[in-house]
Amino acid sequence: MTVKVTVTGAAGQIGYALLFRIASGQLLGAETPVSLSLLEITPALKAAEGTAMELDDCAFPLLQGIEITDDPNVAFDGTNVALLVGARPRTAGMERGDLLSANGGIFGPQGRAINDHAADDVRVLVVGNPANTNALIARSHAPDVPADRFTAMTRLDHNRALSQLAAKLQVPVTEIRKLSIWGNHSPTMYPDLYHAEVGGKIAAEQVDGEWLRDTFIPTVAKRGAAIIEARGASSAASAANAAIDHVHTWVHGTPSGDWTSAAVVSDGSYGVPEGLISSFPVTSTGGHWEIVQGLAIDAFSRERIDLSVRELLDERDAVQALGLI
Ligand code: NAX
Repeated sequence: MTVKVTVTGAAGQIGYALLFRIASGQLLGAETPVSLSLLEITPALKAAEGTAMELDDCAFPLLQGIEITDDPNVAFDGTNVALLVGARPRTAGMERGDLLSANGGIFGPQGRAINDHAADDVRVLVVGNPANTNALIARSHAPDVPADRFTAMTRLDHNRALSQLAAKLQVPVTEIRKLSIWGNHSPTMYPDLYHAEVGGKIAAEQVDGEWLRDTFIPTVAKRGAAIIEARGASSAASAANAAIDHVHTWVHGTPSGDWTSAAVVSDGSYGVPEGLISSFPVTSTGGHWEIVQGLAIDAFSRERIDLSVRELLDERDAVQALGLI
């Protein structure tokens, strides 16, 4: 059966890096035909049409159709996978309240459209920043969709942490297991090496504490800014890659003996207030995320997790005060 995948912000740079990989089968597998729905704002429809022409020119065997629209009700009609990439970026002089309001104006109606029109098995990944809070807004407008279908992306932070650790220990990334990103997708997120294993041994015990605190954590946290500085544009292909990884893992599962990171609706685990969309170590089985339970959290990790969760609470309170959720 053909799976409908909706990509918002389809004419943007992440959209451009993402669509071809979805159409080639990397999102859902080489056996699954896909149809694409490209949602854009009206002025960007022409650019989306250009991307669609290029998709046509690839003659992807799995690609069954492409729809381009500026109407969320059309874009999400019958959709099975919704990748919410388009968002309102922060511009000079913009206050946080303005940013949250502008994004509320995008993610509220999109959540409502998903609620009213998406397929029963819809899975939603929010990439557009502030991703966790945008996901919270979308979710609150979709009361008929099970809450656990709304997720936000911290897989790019996860992959960045994997790569930094592998380089430090001079091991292939495949040697690393059980890395976790906790909290918000923002510079406060916490990449946890106290449960990560390299060659079966705890990663934090194989690096010195100073490197972990003063190099590793800030490098992962500020990687987005470093990319902008070097490339003159924000992460695009790596963000698209992480979105592919997130959905692929969600659908196909995590390997046994390992987990990954995703921002999912908290059930209160690890003291993260219920209902917040926060990153956790997660496994995926049978198409459902589960938060890894029973991890001992040391004082250093506790402090870092609490800091990031406090930021999420502040964002939630702000969108609540603005009437966006
Ligand atoms: P671009 O500015 O290149 O593209 C965004 C696109 O979204 C534009 O084409 C715009 O027309 C469209 N858009 C805006 N409002 C829309 C709406 N209401 N409906 C449909 N489309 C709409 O940004 P890009 O580099 O592609 O980044 C997209 C988002 O990803 C940004 O919010 C960015 O901050 C976020 N990121 C999130 C990451 C994560 O790890 N969660 C990492 C990468 C990236 O920074």
